[in-house]
Amino acid sequence: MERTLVIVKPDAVQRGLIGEVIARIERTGLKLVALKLSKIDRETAHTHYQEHVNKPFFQGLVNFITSGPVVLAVFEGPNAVSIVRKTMGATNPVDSVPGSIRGDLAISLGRNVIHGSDSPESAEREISIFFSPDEILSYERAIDNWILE
Ligand code: DAT
Ligand code: MG
Repeated sequence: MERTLVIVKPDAVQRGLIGEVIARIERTGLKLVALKLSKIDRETAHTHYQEHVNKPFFQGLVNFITSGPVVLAVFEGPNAVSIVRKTMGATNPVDSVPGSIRGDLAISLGRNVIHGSDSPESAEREISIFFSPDEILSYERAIDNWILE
């Protein structure tokens, strides 16, 4: 079953939006299989955002993601990566549609509330940065027959 990493970014934690962001993803039907409050150190931020290391915004991105507590979550389900990306909305809140997390809750590119993995391969890599295998739970939900066909 596909998994994806979600980070509720420091801006959203400061703004009291943890529950709002997690709830929006939860109610898609994806299963929450790991969750923790954490502070990302600079080395881990570099590893996580390695694809952006040569971008002009990289230092600002690392400064931001390490600036305060974040919530780290793993969601599981069919097409989990795409479902979360759709629920998040476009990277720049100027472009993210109303109804999406960024479209409704953000106005700045560098304060865009949420991270979600961009492919199943990225998700596996990113999840292994933040979670050990024993932190990812396997469990049944009685309602799954009403969510998964
Ligand atoms: P996403 O978070 O939608 O996967 P991304 O991986 O391209 O977007 O970039 C990671 C984060 O970096 C993004 O959430 C906000 C920031 N960012 C991206 N492009 C930027 C830019 N041109 N200027 C400033 N920050 C940017
Ligand atoms: Mg990305």
